[in-house]
Amino acid sequence: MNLKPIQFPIMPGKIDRRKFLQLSALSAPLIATKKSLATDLNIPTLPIVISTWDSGMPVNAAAWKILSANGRAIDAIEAGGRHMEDTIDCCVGLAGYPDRDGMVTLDACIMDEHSNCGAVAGLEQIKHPISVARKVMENTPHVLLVGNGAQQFAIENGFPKETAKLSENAEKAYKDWLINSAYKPIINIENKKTNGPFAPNFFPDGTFNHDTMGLLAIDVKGNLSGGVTTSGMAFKLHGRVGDSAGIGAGLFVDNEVGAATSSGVGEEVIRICGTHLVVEYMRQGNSPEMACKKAVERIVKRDPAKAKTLQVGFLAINKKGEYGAYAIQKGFVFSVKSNNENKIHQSKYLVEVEG
Ligand code: SD4
Repeated sequence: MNLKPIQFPIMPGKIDRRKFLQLSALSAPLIATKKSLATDLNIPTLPIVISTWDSGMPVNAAAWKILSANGRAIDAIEAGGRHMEDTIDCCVGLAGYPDRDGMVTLDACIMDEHSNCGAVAGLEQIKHPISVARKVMENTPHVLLVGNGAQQFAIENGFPKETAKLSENAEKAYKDWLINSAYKPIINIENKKTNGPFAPNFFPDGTFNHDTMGLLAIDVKGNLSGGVTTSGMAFKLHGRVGDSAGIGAGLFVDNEVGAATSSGVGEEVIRICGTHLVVEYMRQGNSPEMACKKAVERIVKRDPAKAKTLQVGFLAINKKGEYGAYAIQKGFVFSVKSNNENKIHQSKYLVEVEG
């Protein structure tokens, strides 16, 4: 059958009844096949939630409960973040690995469709930093609270102060690290000369020292939100804050364009204002994957040799619900949940490292 392209009237009010009936007849099959087309061609549907790493699958499921009930993206983000913070994991929540001095210090941020944002950094003994970040966003004129002040604010807002005891996994990892790094907490003259040791880019088993949870969602109304929660790089200097508490670094949301989040060595992300950059690349018309790739290229170009020793991954989604990721090295994965899919994707990467 030879169908002529449909010319939609510029002024719908002026269409006559005969033309309207012709158009209706032609569009009926299109409407009927919309669902299958979306599934077959992987055309994005809303709502959708995407998150960093394979641990993002249960995080997405927690967020999906809200999104699929026509809830707001910002509520889905908080629910996903809280789910992860309840989990025993190396890199998120109070069960995460501690800093160099044995303290778990948490960073988180959250941002909604109106560019409202809130963040906490270096937060100790509070279970749900993502929710504290949301309270900063909603109940204060500020964006970021740190350390004792963040903890005081959390307690004032009804968050219980938890024990400082490390989880079993974290304690073991920390003790092993103390032996291998030869670091003695508090006083160690030798280490004082150089301020080291610093957070290693890799754990002894060769895996990257990170697994931060970054989460982006679009709700049925088409509104975007995002959140990040982490215990940061394991064995970092006490007081060190990475990208995950930084709006424009670990997370950026622009409801007109899209949103991005990051995982990996936060200092490299901060240096290029990574997620803000990714969103700006999308604003210029790049796909989410291309936008992430260009941001990764910025990091690699600055110091190609150093880039081989570390990992950064960006994850992005645009206003239409198209998503993509890019990393410096192999190994970055992300999880997607929508009506079309529920799965883990491998990210493409820029640098091949031997061995
Ligand atoms: C940081 N970006 O503190 C975080 C670490 C991380 O996956 O785990 N990212 O720098």
